[in-house]
Amino acid sequence: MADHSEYFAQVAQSVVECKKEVCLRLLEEGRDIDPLEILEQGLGKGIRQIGDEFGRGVIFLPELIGAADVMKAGVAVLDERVKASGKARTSQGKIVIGTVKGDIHDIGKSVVASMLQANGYDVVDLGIDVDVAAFVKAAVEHQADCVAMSSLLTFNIDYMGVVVQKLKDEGLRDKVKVIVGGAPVTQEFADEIGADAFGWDASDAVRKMRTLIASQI
Ligand code: B1M
Repeated sequence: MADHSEYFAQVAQSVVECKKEVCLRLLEEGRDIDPLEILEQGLGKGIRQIGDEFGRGVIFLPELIGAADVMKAGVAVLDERVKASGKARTSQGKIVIGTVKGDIHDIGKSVVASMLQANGYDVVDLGIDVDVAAFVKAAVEHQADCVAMSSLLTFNIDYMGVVVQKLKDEGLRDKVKVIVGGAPVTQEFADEIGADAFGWDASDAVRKMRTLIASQI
């Protein structure tokens, strides 16, 4: 197998240095490389470094925003490639997905949405800062098999429990599965709020979705 480590390091560096044009040129040059590997080992590595530096107070919000902008542009390019690689398909199920109210982190949720789509699911992406009413409305309107929620903020993940509770109150909980994910989310948390599954990353979300939807039928 070819060694792309130098290439991945350059992609990561383009995120860290907020160099969008360099990043997009590199992605163009890397057309033959698995887009998910570029995402994880290139873009993902860069944005994790930035997140770590932000957390330690080494860099500040403008740099975080700049790097996120490069990351988003890169994800959009790779997203097209992932979707194009999805097999011609019969729908595996309908998923309503969003980042929960109070949280505007978009990238991880969009990666999960793309991976689900590439694996044959019909995905309704509600975007970011999605409130409980919007999740419930979309689940009903689209007759969703599953509601998928993302959040990256430790102090905000409890909102996922609010959505689960509302689905119960509306008598929908036995009709729709719930999966949750995002960096601060754990299996224990998922159990605590009564979700059906926790996705560690996008691939894990697809794996768990297969099991969840198989158990619906
Ligand atoms: Co923010 N941010 N941010 N941020 N940001 C974090 C999350 C943080 C850890 C950074 C840090 O301090 N080290 C920190 C949270 C701390 C905490 O809660 N413990 C933080 C903070 C504090 C904030 C603000 C509050 C900063 C401020 O304003 N003072 C603010 C939030 C405002 C709000 O939401 N109300 C804020 C803002 C932003 C930007 C807008 C600048 C930008 C987001 C841009 C965008 O999304 N369009 C941003 C970014 C980029 C980050 C970091 C650096 C990177 C996030 C990311 O995109 N990762 C992040 C640090 C970090 O994560 N290390 C950070 C790449 C992405 C592919 O991974 O999102 O983890 P991730 O998704 C993964 C998995 O988690 C999983 O699969 C995905 C793919 O593998 N997954 C799921 C995600 N959702 C899933 C759902 C599933 C299953 C799996 O099933 C449904």
